[in-house]
Amino acid sequence: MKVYLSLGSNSGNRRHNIVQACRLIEAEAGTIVQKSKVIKTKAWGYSDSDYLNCALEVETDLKPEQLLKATQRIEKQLGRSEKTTYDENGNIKYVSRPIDVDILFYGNQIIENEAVCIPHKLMHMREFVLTPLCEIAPDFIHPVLETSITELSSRLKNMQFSTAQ
Ligand code: PH2
Ligand code: MG
Ligand code: MG
Repeated sequence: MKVYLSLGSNSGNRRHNIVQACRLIEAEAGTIVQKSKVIKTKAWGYSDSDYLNCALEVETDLKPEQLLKATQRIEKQLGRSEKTTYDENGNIKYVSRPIDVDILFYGNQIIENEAVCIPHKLMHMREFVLTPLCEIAPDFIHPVLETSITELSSRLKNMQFSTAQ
């Protein structure tokens, strides 16, 4: 199955963390078919150190739940320890992390259960996801929004432009 992953790091040796994550993905999840450039981005949704982000296309034999377990194992191996926490309003509280590996797409399947939510719910709101993804999968159609990555990326840019006016 063709899957797309987003990698992010904003603590420790960020470039090294991304390289190591790619090694572990190849060892434990599947074959990396395409890798975008690594870009530096401002922390989105909270104030923190800048991130390095990139996107991968991976060919995997794992089922979605197994793939999620593999990505979580890889995050742990690279020193990620914190659990997701929420503030008093129930909003997710982001913290700095040596590596974050998110599953964006699992083929064009739509999977929502207690364990997995694919496509990633917020990806179309995040330039740090769409910009690298657009480089490796410009014509891929988001199975829920039924829109290409190129179109999602330009919509997001226009939205940011109009809210900045
Ligand atoms: N990940 C987050 C929250 N904010 N900002 C950037 N720039 N890059 C990320 O990967 C990122 C973020 C939650 O996973
Ligand atoms: Mg994330
Ligand atoms: Mg994550």
